Amino acid sequence: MTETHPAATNERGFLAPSGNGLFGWIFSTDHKRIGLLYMYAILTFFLVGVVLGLLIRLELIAPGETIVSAQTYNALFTLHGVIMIFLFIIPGIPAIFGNIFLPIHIGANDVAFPRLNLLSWWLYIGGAMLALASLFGGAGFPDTGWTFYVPFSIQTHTNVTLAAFAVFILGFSSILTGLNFITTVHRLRATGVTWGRLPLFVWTLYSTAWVQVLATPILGITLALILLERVLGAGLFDPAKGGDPILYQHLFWIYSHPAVYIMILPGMGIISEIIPVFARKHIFGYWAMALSGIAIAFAGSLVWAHHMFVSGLSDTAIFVFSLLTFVVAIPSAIKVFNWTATLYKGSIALDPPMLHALSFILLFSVGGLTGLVLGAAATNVPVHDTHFVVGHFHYTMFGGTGFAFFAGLHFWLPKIFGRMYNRKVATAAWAAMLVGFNTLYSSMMVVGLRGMPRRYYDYLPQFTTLNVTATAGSWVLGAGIFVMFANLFWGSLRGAPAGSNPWGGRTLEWTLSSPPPAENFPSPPVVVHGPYIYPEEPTP
Ligand code: HEM
Ligand SMILES: [Cu+2]
Repeated sequence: MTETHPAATNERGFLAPSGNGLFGWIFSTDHKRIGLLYMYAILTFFLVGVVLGLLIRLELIAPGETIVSAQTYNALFTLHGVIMIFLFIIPGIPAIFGNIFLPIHIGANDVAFPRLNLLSWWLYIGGAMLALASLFGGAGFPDTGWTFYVPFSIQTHTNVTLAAFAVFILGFSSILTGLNFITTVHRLRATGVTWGRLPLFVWTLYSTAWVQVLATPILGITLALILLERVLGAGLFDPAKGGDPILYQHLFWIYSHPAVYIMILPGMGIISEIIPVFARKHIFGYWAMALSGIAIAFAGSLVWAHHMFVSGLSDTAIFVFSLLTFVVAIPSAIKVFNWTATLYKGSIALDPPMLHALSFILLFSVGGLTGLVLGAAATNVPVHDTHFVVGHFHYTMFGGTGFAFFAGLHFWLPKIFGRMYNRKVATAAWAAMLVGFNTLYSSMMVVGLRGMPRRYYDYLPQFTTLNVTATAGSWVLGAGIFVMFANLFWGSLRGAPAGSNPWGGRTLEWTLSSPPPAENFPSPPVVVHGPYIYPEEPTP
């Protein structure tokens, strides 16, 4: 520690200038600083992704070519998908809130491998830069969709090679974060932090970390094979050379379906932190919550071929994968029931974090239930590759994980920056987002049910009304997102002091000053009870 400005250092905690300017940030091994670095990078990509989404919707405001050509449209949805999946929703919650709060939640002063943590951030930035670079080579922007399906991805002259390599690098970032979190939870829990006293957010990050470590290498290998195909013409996926295009789909979804749970589990963890605080009640069914996360991670790894019901699978395979898909619904439903049971007879405060958390339950349930329509082989076939699917996955990923992420921002930014945003503006932005979101994606689901296929810049005239409604919804949603970020940004710089515990939370971060001190806990904490004990309530 240096001797300069002890008072200022205390007040600004880990945000206090370290004297090294920018280098004090981009080479810092402090888990909170790394979390913030991730936050600025990830939010920037998210906003770019939103703008691309709005452009896609603008093109679809009328049939025929409206603002972009067919080829540009293909590039738009590919970039939108790659950015949203690999740069926003997969890393988002673990890299930002996991990094900042996992060590604090278990009473540790940092993650197990701080330098590996910094390397993960650099790999993320490196991967993102390569993805940007892929815009400038070959015959232009990648146009395969975010799934890089063969044979098209091996044949197209657009710059798929660099884009696939970028995602390969991003995979390493994800693996290293997972490794770090697993070791941290096993090795660095403070005295008294038993497995039964872990906050549920930690449990979900822990389950997620195992999926990250076990499944991401498969994506790495799959993308490496695409590179082999493109660069050396290896022929693994090319029937003319004895290869099999369906093999690619299996390999891709063996990672990418579990990745759906990498996206959603940490979001569920945030909701499990927020609901008890704003209902002032102990979480209902702690162990069911903790173990259902593990069950989701496990069962979710066995269902990948439900993306391939129309690819010519055997009837037996279709039956098994359909059945397994329904099995995943059980632990997911346990979570929804337990949140609802926690709310029951609670003393509910509708502050901005809670509004987003409640929206999560609604939107994620819509996403989950429409997922069952897709998981049943019979109903899957007519809606396969339509806008129904696009509506469904936006409900789960955006309505689910996205809203959980926004809930987390409203819940924790006052802790991270020590300042409170304007709550009325936050509520107004939330209302606009909820209305815009449902207008947009429910219209997309309906138009999909009527047969409009996804990934086309054009459509039949009878789909016009629903598409206009969807595009109008996207403007309301976009405006809400913009106001939300402006308010959060303003609040983090200029907002009124938030105090150490604005919401009355009971997990360890609320015992620290806001912003938390650089070294977290001046002396190691000793924990004597679980995380959700409220004084107002008789102890269960
Ligand atoms: C204002 C926000 C957004 C708008 C207006 C929007 C709009 C759209 C539309 C219209 C499509 C379908 C394009 C087509 O199939 O022709 C699409 C695809 C997609 N969106 Fe979004 N979206 C938004 C936010 C998000 C978010 C937050 C995520 C992820 C968390 C996401 C992930 C995806 C993915 C993965 C695809 C599939 C791309 C592909 O087919 O390769 N979007 N989006
Ligand atoms: Cu899936």
